[in-house]
Parts: sequence; structure tokens; C-alpha cells
Amino acid sequence: MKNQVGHKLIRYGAVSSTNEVLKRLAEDGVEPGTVVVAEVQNKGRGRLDRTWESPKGGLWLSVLLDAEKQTAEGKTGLITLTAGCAVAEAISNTFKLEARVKWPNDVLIKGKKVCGILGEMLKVEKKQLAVLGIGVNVNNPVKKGYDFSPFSTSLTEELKKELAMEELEAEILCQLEKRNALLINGEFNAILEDWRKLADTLGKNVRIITPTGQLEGMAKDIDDNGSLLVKMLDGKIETITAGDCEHLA
Ligand code: BT5
Repeated sequence: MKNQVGHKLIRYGAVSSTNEVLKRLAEDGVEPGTVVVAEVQNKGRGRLDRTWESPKGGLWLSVLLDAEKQTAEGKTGLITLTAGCAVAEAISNTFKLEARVKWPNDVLIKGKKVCGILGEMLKVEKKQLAVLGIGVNVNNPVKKGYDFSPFSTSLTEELKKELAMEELEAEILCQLEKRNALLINGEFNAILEDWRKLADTLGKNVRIITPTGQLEGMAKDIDDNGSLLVKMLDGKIETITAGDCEHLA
């Protein structure tokens, strides 16, 4: 049972952030595979400490993963990519809605953000772990666009009805478990192929914004570590390890 995603699942009403709660539990010794789900987050976080709005009606959860292998091989970026694939496939399977992944950490429906992922690394007694936070807009209200994310949606908005979340939650955990086995066994090529198949970003013109500047080019592929390869106008390929990615028309 150890490592199996969801072998232990703890539900909360309101928390600050499921990532914070799970980090504390990890420090207290819970096993990889443990999942925390909350109805509401009062301090839901995106990357770079941005706010993730998490009112009632959304699916807000975090999963603790064993990250020894990916850390040893410098491939922690694949954790977020593979989580996006798990969510996209779970949405497609549960609601027959096409969902695709956007580099590095979003899931989109018709180009609009329906899910954001926050992967954070953590070391507990020399064990390398990852806390993987997943936020899916299900029945909660969403703004049309947010400061760092111009287009957003929810599943209820797409399907025009109130949805039951249990089946989606179970399917996400099931898809994560399938892919966690690939992470643990170091089957990194399968993860990259999975992502390429579900990618919305590849083949698009993109604007990449990093703390040190921005660039525009065509998203060609991802490399073995999950970095985005962007072809510039002069033909040069830039390797982007982190940043915000905007899909251009
Ligand atoms: C993310 O960051 O997209 C990661 C979001 C991770 C949320 C989950 S929920 C469970 C777990 N616990 C946490 O505390 N977090 C994780 P980033 O790519 O940096 O995008 C953040 C930006 O998305 C914000 O600055 C807003 O512009 C926008 N945003 C905020 N709330 C949103 C929402 N509910 N839906 C769509 N976009 C949102």
C-alpha cells in the first residue's frame, strides 16, 4: 500500500492551503501517497506565492510523492508535467470534455485555464519528497481572467450544469497512481510522450516571461527534463526551465 496514491486520504473543511497542511503531515511522518483534500482554502497558493482563489465548489487537493529518483536524475520538472496529464485525462474520462496541458503547470479547456498545479519539493529525514498541489475549478465561480492568467473557466461553466466532484476526484487519483508508477520506476520517456500527446502548447507561438525578461518564439518540444524548447526567429533554440507561458494567436 505504501506509495499508492490515496491509500490514506484526509478531508478537511477549510484550511490555509492543502500544500501547507500536507507538508506539516509529511514532517510528522505520513507516507508518500497520502492525499489531503479541502473544501475551501483561505490561502491557496500558485507559483511564486501568487494567490490561488479556492472557494467552495472547487477541487483542492495535494498528494505526497516519493521524489528520490526524479531528484537524483535532475528531473523534478516532470512531476508537474505528469500531474497535468493525469488531470487532463481524468477530466476527459469523467465528463467527455477535451482537456489539454499547457506548459508548465496548467490544464486547459478550449484554451482556458481550468486547473493549476503547484509542485513543491521537500526533504524529510534525508528522504526527498514532492508535495503536488492540484486545483480544479469545478462548481466554484471563476473570474473571466486573472492577472497572470488571461483566460479561465470551470467545469460547470463548460457543461452548463452543477457537477458531482467525487467521480472526478477518484479518477484524478487513479490517473496519478498510474503515472506515479512511471515516476518511481524512472520511465521518463513514457512521461514525456504522454505529455506531448496531450500538449496544447507545442506548435504554438508563445511568449515566455521569466523574472529576468521575456522572449517570443515557437514552442517546438520539451527536453528530457521537461524544459520547453522554443525556436526563436533567428532559428536559435532556447531552453526554458521555468517561467510563465502565454499562448499567442
Ligand atoms: C498555479 O499557479 O496555477 C498553481 C495553482 C495550484 C493550486 C493548488 S489548489 C491545491 C494546492 N494548495 C495550494 O495552496 N495550491 C495548490 P500559477 O501558474 O502561478 O497561477 C496562479 C495565477 O492563476 C494567479 O496569479 C491568478 O492569476 C490565477 N488564478 C488564481 N485563482 C485561479 C482560479 N481559481 N482559476 C484560474 N486561475 C486562477
